[in-house]
Amino acid sequence: MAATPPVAIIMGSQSDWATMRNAAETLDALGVAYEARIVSAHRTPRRMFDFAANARAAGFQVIIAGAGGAAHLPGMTAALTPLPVFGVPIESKALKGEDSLLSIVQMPAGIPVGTLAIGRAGAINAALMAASVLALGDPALADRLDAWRARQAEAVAERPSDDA
Ligand code: RP5
Repeated sequence: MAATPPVAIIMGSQSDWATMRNAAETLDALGVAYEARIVSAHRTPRRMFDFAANARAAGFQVIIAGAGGAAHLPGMTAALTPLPVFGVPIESKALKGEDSLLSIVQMPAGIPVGTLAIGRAGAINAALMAASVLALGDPALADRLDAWRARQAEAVAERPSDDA
């Protein structure tokens, strides 16, 4: 059986993948292994419970959880596991993700969710946060993170272009 990767990317729906794949692609670029799963707090609550309650024993180290609307998945997952959970608010159609953001960010003291920005930026930054946590104990990954940032800086032009 394949070893459990350090990162789990979970999301409430297939429709979240368009956003959450940005987290996956960022982890790919950093050479961090992950598993992506659909785990809905509302439609598949038993799947959510089983995943979150067993995540640490399964070998995961960090969880990235994306959800939209009444976005309970990150908070419920955090309630069931001591692993760090980073929440990504999905941009919902009706309220542009403000509902998702407020559902995820206002956790009661004692059960933290590290909440990122709405949408693509949040998904990318959740992956970077996950990698930063893992890099604390992985110098090679810390080097890859440094290189990723250096490439990002090099890609920023000094002056704006009319053609860009
Ligand atoms: C949430 O409901 C999901 O995280 C998703 O963002 C939202 C809408 O889901 P679908 O109706 O597109 O499956 O649980």
